[in-house]
Amino acid sequence: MENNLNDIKDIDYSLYLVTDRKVLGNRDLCKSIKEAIQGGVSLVQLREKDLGTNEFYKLAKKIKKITDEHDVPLIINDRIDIALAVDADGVHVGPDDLPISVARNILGPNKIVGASTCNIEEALEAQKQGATYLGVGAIFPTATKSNTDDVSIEDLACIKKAVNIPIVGIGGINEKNASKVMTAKVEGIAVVSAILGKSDIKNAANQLYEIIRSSNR
Ligand code: TZP
Ligand code: MG
Repeated sequence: MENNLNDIKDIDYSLYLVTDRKVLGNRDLCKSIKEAIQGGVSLVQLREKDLGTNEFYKLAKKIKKITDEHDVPLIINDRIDIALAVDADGVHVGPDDLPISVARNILGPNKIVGASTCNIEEALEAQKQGATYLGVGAIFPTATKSNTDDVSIEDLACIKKAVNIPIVGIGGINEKNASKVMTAKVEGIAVVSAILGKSDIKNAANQLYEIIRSSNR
């Protein structure tokens, strides 16, 4: 099935899977993404920091086929060129990447440009520059990314109130604390290890999916 995504306003941010092959050990990324989608993942970001351009491109092409088959949008971390090359649904950029406004100009109005922010000032600036959504964190300690800033649930709720674009919390979110994150009235949670680090990936995703569904969004 082709990805019928025709309006970036319709994206379901509720359970956002961010990839990291290191968390998977020797398990296959494509198979793991399929299982995660079967469990309820609504959006996938390919975030693989250690791949050269050609390898990243080939992997992105393979993942795009899977996300298209399941009608789930695909976001590429950092690399606007790769996002364009595989016709992904968008990119996710942080402070070390091309500016949000530049990403928006390159990709045009119909692609997703996600941005990492950790306070109200950055969030408002990202929104002004044309971000489609914000990833805000780290909400809890995480072993997946180093040098994160701390963002409390209270801060997350304040950022959510300050902007009018969707927000996902990220960083150390798992089945034990996901419902707390949802009290900030955000659109969803973004996770790596709480899905890809579990032995039963489909079940892990489904547990989080149920927690989000039963939260008062
Ligand atoms: N950005 C902020 S924290 C983080 C990223 C990419 C890593 C989240 O990984 P995990 O395993 O869900 O804590
Ligand atoms: Mg980046």
